Amino acid sequence: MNSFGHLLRVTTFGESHGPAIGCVLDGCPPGIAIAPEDFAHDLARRATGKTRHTSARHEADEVEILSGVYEGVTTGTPIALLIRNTDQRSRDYSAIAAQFRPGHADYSYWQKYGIRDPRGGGRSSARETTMRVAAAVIARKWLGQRGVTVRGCMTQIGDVVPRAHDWSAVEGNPFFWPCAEQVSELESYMDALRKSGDSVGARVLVVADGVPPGWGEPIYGKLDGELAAAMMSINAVKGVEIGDGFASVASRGSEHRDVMTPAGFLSNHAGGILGGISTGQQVSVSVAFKPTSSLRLPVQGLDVDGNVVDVVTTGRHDPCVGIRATPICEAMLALVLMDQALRHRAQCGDVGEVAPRIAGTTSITDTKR
Ligand code: EPS
Repeated sequence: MNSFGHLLRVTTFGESHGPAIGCVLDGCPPGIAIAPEDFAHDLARRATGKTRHTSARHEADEVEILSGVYEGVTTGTPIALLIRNTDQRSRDYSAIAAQFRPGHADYSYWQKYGIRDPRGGGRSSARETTMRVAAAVIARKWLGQRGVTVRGCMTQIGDVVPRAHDWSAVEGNPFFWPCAEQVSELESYMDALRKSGDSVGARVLVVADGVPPGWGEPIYGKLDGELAAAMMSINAVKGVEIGDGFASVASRGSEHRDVMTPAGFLSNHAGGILGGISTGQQVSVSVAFKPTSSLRLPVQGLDVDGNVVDVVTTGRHDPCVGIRATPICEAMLALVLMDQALRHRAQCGDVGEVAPRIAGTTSITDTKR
């Protein structure tokens, strides 16, 4: 499947070294103002080639709006967005075209289809995530008009964790790191890693504020279930946590329950979701990225005929794909939330809010895990 979402349905297409990548956003309500230049900011946050810590591929990532927008506003018809690829260097992949990089989707794509586009990883490339971020620019606008905002940061790279959590630091460094005083350490860490030829994993936290109670569908359309699926669909993701996530295993029910008082919830261990439905608290999702598998460090592996070969990947690879992942996780959070909002409106639009809303805690100390 190359589509996700129900009432807001996103389909992406294209390969990393093909002529273009694109998406179709179907089910988007009419009347949202959108122009090609609106995409630039978020696409630049995700793009390669901006700092020495990510892949050196330089893509302009200019969005062409092919349909669904008339005189600057969405019309309710499918919105098709296209970005032309301009900086493919396919010769980097000729030596490994018939080999499997250990830890890469090369092997599973080959087993599934019996054919694959090896140039830049083809469809399995992180290039595909560009279109999720583009689609989410529209979702974020729609959510913003309803008081819902989405933001994210990196909360671990390798074994390094932030010493402080300051949202205002996040956009001021190439790592989306919430502790400004650690940035130079991270620069040195990444420089040493890049020189070693190895890669490292990362953890990204994304949160949504202003989500009203009621979004999410029991049983099979749970908000947390769909968020987990959405995050897991991002390249290199190996883990997703909602709220306290796996730390919940070691906690007691008496600690984990988020007590309600007339002044508001006292904590947010549940990550803003109970029974698959938003509570009105901050929705928090933590995402684990594995280390990039495309390494110039040689390793013994197999080719498509089963011969043992030395696999060496040349080219412009990210030593930590998680460094560019914050905008991608934000995008998936926004797209899932908008879809769930439309679904809630469709089923329960007449009901309105039935109970008084309990103020949510939004403190990062409740949700930073
Ligand atoms: C990627 C490998 C590199 C990255 C690419 C993701 O591709 P290439 O070898 O063609 O330079 O540059 O990321 C992007 C192009 C992007 O826009 O995110 C991979 O193997 O996933």
